[in-house]
Amino acid sequence: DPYAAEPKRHHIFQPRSMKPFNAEPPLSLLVDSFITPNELYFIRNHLPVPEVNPEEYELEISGIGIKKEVVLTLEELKTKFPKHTITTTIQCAGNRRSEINKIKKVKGLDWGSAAISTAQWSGARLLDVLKHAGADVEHKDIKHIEFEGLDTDPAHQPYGASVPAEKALDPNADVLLAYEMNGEEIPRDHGYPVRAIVPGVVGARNVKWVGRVVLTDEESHSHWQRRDYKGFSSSCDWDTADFDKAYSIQELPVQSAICVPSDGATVSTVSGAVKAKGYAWSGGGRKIIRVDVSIDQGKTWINAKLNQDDSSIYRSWAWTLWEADIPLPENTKPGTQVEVICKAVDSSYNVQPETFEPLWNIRGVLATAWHRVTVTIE
Ligand code: MTE
Ligand code: MO
Repeated sequence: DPYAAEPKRHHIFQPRSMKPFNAEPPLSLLVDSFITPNELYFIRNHLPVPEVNPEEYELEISGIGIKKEVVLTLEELKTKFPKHTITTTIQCAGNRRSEINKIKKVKGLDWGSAAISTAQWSGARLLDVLKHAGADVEHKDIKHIEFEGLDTDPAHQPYGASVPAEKALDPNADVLLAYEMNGEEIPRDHGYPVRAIVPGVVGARNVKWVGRVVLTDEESHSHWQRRDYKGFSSSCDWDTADFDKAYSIQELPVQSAICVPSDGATVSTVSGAVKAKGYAWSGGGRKIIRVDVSIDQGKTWINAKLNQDDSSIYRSWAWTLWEADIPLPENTKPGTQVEVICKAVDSSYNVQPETFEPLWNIRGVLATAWHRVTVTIE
């Protein structure tokens, strides 16, 4: 069994598949803290978790402009380069797929709204490592930076992904080869000992257990770059989807969700108001500038209170947690059902679409319509 040596996981996880292991924490716990504790961080594995001996670990760097492959040990990665720390949110492209599934079943794990988490990652800057390897990062033939994982499928093909060079090599993009997560060694499930961190970019490109970095003129040939993690129109089916033509998902669109109260809960009121909290986040470093909450199908909205870091508006990698006290209409009777809705606005004034119907796609990715929970007033 290739899954015989999997790490232990927290019992509170809600698993979406066991082999490979995929799981999300309960939504209400997700917004208990700005930084997700390592043991509650959502897990998305496509393959068995590799067993990596830190003494034998090697990071290989090759490709355009590098004459001879450069190899770094874990010790060298930790000592040769300045240690850089950033706080970033990682979201799976399939987060909230279960809501797309309600329209018409798609192929993929039935994720709720917690396939997203936030951590502080430390490591060497990718740019520093590539320069050390002698790469000419200005070379015009370098179009993509490819990351290869040490996890392999039964045919020995590794997980892999690539990021456009303008992004990966942008000094303001804070791309890391991380070796710490929240001040500790990266747990096995999250990429021990080294993981690519590409802030603002879809989870799939944040390659775990990275063993090789390649400077190349084409995208990674991995299945997950070329035959998955792409968006299509809602009129496209498996026969008409042209994976060669569709763009790979990289930066993600604006997203938000209500985490408390949970859907179906009975809630008490405080001074005639219902308390709600949740998260909001956007890709590409776009900061959340507003979260709107409604209990009348979106006819009127109130502003949620935002809890966010002091990052600049175009280099904002971490999520915003929000809270709102939503006043109920006077004379709201116990037993009344209320639908709470949230939507976020990012620093490019991108907004979430109202409904899922026009977003539906064969893989159920990029599920960002207004989030709704229905509660009963106590
Ligand atoms: N990297 C490797 N090597 N193998 C994987 O299966 N899954 C990707 C990405 N990096 C994956 C990987 C996907 S799809 C996501 S959403 C994130 O890792 C999940 O990261 P996490 O498990 O630390 O939450
Ligand atoms: Mo993912």
